[in-house]
Amino acid sequence: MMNLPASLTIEQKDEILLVKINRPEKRNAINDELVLGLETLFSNIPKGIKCAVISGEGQHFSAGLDLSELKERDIIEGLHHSRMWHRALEKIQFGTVPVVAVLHGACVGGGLEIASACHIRVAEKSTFYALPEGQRGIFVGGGASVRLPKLIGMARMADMMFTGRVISAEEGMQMGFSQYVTENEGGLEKGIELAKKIAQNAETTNYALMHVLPRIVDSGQTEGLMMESLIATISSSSPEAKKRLNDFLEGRAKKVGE
Ligand code: 1HE
Repeated sequence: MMNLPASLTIEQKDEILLVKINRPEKRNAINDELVLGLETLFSNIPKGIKCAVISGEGQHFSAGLDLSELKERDIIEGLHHSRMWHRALEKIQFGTVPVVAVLHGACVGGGLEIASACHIRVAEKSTFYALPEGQRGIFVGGGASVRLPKLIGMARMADMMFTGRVISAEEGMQMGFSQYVTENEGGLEKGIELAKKIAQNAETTNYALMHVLPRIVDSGQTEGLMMESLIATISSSSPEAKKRLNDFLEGRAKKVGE
């Protein structure tokens, strides 16, 4: 069994792994132990798991970096700390299974950065987003400047940091941050419903969406189109794809929307 801190709990539900940030007394503030726990967990997703759902215990998804640990770090320690966050969040984004984030309450600072590294975001109505780094005199260090502009645009991220703007769940969805908004208490059910759908996909499709699509988006048109042709051909030549195409042609597969 993996060695995870008590503040990071997991529960296996068939092919879905339910991951919980479990430090509600500190509003799920992320200390180094938790960052390392995320790295360990997403580097060692148990065999048989096809999708993970991450949420937060208590009233909030996460209050971000544990500010009590932000002691006097010298420059090199600061760099190592930020790079530790990068390593851990890379394991979420480019790990072995898609990750659905279920958000509620505060999703701020480093909490927003963790959510940004996931593949789909479901926000309960109580969710609010902020980047208090601007007000605390620091800067994001967990990858937000790379991931967040791709989701909501650079100007919106800059506004959040320049002005301390707090974004509501509804606004967050309009901006493209979350893909779903649910009633309060309804997020986990929705997240699990999505995870079950994701788990039914061919593995090559999920792999392409996790590992190839973001590289295509980061590259120029020529390279992007070539990567698309390559992964399209690899996917469609898998036995699983052939079976699924046949099932449709022979009337055994669901139609779109069914
Ligand atoms: C914390 C933290 C924290 C709460 N680090 N201890 N993040 C922030 O700047 C957000 C700071 N937190 C807040 O604004 C509020 O706590 C919340 C809006 C999230 C929640 O409010 P509330 O009223 O539910 O809780 P609270 O009473 O403020 O906090 C409860 C306890 O959690 C309290 O400790 P206690 O010992 O007095 O009970 C708080 O001190 C503690 N707590 N948030 C440490 N963040 C990779 S770089 C990323 C850089 C960042 O993420 S910067 C943004 C940091």
